[in-house]
Amino acid sequence: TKYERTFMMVKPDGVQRQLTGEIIKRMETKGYVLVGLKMVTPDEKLVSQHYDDLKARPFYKGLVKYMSSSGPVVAMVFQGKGVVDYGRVMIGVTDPLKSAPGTIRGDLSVDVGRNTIHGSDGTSPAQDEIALWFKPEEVADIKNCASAWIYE
Ligand code: YYY
Ligand code: MG
Repeated sequence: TKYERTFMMVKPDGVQRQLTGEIIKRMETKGYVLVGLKMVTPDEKLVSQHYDDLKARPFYKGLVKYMSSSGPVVAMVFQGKGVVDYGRVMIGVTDPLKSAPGTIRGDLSVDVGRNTIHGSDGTSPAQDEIALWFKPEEVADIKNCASAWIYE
């Protein structure tokens, strides 16, 4: 449905490189609606929970350390038809050097540990991540006026 939602996050490198506006612009001009937005400096507990599914991976410790000790991130909720899967297409694959040009990571990043943006990998993780980062009242109930011109 057009009210499908995903969680995205500009990582510390993206915030420092002032790519937040560029990233929001790409999602908005596609037709997706920003319904949640905040700058957060996540602690180790929040980052560990967010990346819980990766805790057996060799890069997990460094990932948690980087994400929780590098300053703020920008947490976002986007809404629209296919936003979870197509949002991942717009982001590109995990390794920016394997991401196609035209994708966020393909255009804006080089190293895997500085790949600029997170996006939920599936509708169930999206719901969990939105609930982890946002209180229900922090996600807006927006019925965008342009939707009649985006959806047939
Ligand atoms: O969903 P995505 O961000 O594309 O990749 P994940 O496999 O969920 O890994 C999360 C995060 O971990 C990735 O964005 C960068 C980091 N990472 C890493 O530093 N080294 C790897 N070999 C794989 C992932
Ligand atoms: Mg992932």
